[in-house]
Amino acid sequence: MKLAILLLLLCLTLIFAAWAYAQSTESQHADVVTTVSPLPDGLEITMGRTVLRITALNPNVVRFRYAHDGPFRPDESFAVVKDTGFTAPAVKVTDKGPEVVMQTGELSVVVNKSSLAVTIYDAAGRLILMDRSDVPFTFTPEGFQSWKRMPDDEHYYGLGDKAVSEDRRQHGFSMWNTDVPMWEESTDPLYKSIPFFMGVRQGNAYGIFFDNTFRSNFQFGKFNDGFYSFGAPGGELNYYFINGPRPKRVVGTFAALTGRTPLPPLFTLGYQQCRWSYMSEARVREVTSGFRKRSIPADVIYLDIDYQDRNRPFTVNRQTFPTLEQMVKDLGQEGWKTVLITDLHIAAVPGYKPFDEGNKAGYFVKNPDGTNFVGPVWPGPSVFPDFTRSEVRKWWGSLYADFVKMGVRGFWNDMNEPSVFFRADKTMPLDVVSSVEGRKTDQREIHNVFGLENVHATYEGLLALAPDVRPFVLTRAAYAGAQRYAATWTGDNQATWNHMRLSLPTVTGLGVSGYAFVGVDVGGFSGSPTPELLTRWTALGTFLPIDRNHAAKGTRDREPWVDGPEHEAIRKKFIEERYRLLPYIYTSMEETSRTGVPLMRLMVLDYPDDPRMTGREAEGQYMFGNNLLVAPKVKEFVDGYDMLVPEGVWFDYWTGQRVALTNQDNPEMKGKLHLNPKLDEIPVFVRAGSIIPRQPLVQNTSEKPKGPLELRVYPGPKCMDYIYSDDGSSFGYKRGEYYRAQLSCESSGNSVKVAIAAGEGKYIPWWTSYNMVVADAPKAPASVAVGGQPVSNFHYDAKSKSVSVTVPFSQAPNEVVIQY
Ligand code: MIG
Repeated sequence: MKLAILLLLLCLTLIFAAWAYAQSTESQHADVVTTVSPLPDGLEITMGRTVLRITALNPNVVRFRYAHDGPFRPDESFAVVKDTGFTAPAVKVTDKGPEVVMQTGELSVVVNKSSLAVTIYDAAGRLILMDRSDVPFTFTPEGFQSWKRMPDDEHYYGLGDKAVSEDRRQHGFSMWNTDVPMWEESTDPLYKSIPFFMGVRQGNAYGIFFDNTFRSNFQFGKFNDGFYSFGAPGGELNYYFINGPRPKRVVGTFAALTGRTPLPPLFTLGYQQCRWSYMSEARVREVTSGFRKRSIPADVIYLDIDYQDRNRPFTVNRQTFPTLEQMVKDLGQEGWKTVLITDLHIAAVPGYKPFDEGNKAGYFVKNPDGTNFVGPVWPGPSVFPDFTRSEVRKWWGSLYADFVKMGVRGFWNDMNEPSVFFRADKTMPLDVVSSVEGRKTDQREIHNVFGLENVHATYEGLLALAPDVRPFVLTRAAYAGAQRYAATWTGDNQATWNHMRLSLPTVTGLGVSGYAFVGVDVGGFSGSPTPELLTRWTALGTFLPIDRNHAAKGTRDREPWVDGPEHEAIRKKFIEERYRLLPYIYTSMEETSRTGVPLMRLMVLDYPDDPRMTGREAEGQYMFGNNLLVAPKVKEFVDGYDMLVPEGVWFDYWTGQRVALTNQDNPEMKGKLHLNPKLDEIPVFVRAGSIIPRQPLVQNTSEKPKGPLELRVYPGPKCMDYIYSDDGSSFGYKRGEYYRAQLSCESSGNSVKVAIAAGEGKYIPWWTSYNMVVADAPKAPASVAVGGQPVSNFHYDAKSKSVSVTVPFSQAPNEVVIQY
């Protein structure tokens, strides 16, 4: 009898479980709309057990949130900033029977009432995005997924530094920050999670930011080419749709939503030298003086983990670095900035100050039973601060006080995925507890933001210690928004040609994803580069946002001079070029800090109307700022390669000559240029219609350049640039202490006019005159006038076909007119 009852109960339980499971997946079949309720900034629509809330943040930004089987989650985001600068439009909601339509002024969002499928149109009625109509989304006990139609000719960019083609189509990805030494092409996931991508179709672009910190996934037709999808095993189905239609507006709007890259200190744009590790003060001094002795410019020297006592963060090994304070000071006098690594793992040993303090205050993440989670990393058994608590962040920031006082100018936060040794999952268990301002949750939600909150703490800590100094923090792990606090690099790449090639899709991918201040280990981290590879990579480094040479333990030396005089001379030439080009690079970064458009970028951002730029053919080239196109040699065994030449006239950056396209009757070569750069060359081209500022050579950025600021003028259409300068390290620029002047040029018939507008801001730049070099001179000028006065001190160079003239600096507008 008892057994029968038990069996009956068991059967009932099974039936109930099956029923519950069926209910949870049923949403896509349900067809009852219970309510449509307008909200001040959008609408809410309830179908069965699913509620979809759609709100407009800006006419081109619409947010979608889904609650299934319960209320919405608390509206928190680690990524989205408060001051987006958006203005919510007055939306218009119209109930049209089978559909409900929300208009933002720029977009129409149409929701099908029987499926909740969403379709988005622009004001002109052009279809932009469409949910899969039969199954727009699925909710199962394992998680949820949103499904979108994938047009044949749509291409996808972003998701951070995924190591595949720039176009992410046909690939699938996971977002789970992972320490992957020796990652390879297509290794996934990597160190960062930036769940944002841009779709581009026929020159029109939109973006989707899936603001979910769980282990999300993105499928761009890896398994199906009719639909793409994204989803996660937890958290909320919550995403922002961003309209372009220009790709730059998508990228800029995403940066506004999650915070733009702040203007970095000038020295960080100089050459940076690193290695794991320079093992002693003597070795550091040998390397730094090696640069000065050979007059190879450089600004930054890094100390990797071995400067520490037993790998314990915030300590110093006094055997090998007995006078670190003096060393930092001396190096400072020689124009060096010292950057120290300070990982987030704290050795779990009583008597070690960071452990004692944090332990006493209960600052470390916990096991479910309330004890500290302890995992082995470099210092041995370690604990991990709970950076999601502001109190903990504040404490962490205070740990930098001694180093800051010493004059250390930057900090490197590595291993912050967080990496934990000797575990299959390479990180802490999922049930380790974090406490987001008191709300207890676990690593399913927090893992991907651990690095973000780590650098949040470091950045704000540095600001608190030195409020008028722009912090420099370098992070390995990130989530969307980490660009507000730290620069990043692509982790442990390898000393191979293919990894040099991967510098392009990884850095441009980060650029699309809000991350503009980025580098790769020049030379490759693991393994030892051949001399040629290191030379080519050094040339490429000149045209990367961060130019940082780094090497793993056990690999050969990597400083520019290690391969004999021929290679040294070439490397030196390119590092020098970096310094000459700093006014352009700094001005471009300043623009990035205001617009969110990255310095190093996909061709499609500048040339969306050229269909070739969304194809894989465009992947070996990129724009560096508004005016330079770089097409490095990134494949070893090739007899040259072809570059796509965008519309208009282009100049060779190195010679100043117009680029002549040859072989144009060969249809294969139409609009292309064949390149086969020698060891000492990297192809760089300038758009006609640009003005490139360059400065006299310095050995580091604390040296004031001597001589005029060069303005290289390449006449052509849309010639409108500007030059920016400030003190390079404080926040004075926010108080008006900067200099900005608009530059423009105009050519008509046989004359060229170049204008320098009145300077803006209170800062007096270092230059007192300009050396203006105007390219594309058909012949020696008949006359040159500066500020309306004819001058005779101009020079015509027949070989480079350029005219140069000295122009005094003035706060007032000035102009130069050349008559041929
Ligand atoms: O487990 O600090 O990616 O740049 O040199 C390796 C030593 C730890 C990994 C970083 C690398 C750094 C290295 N770190």
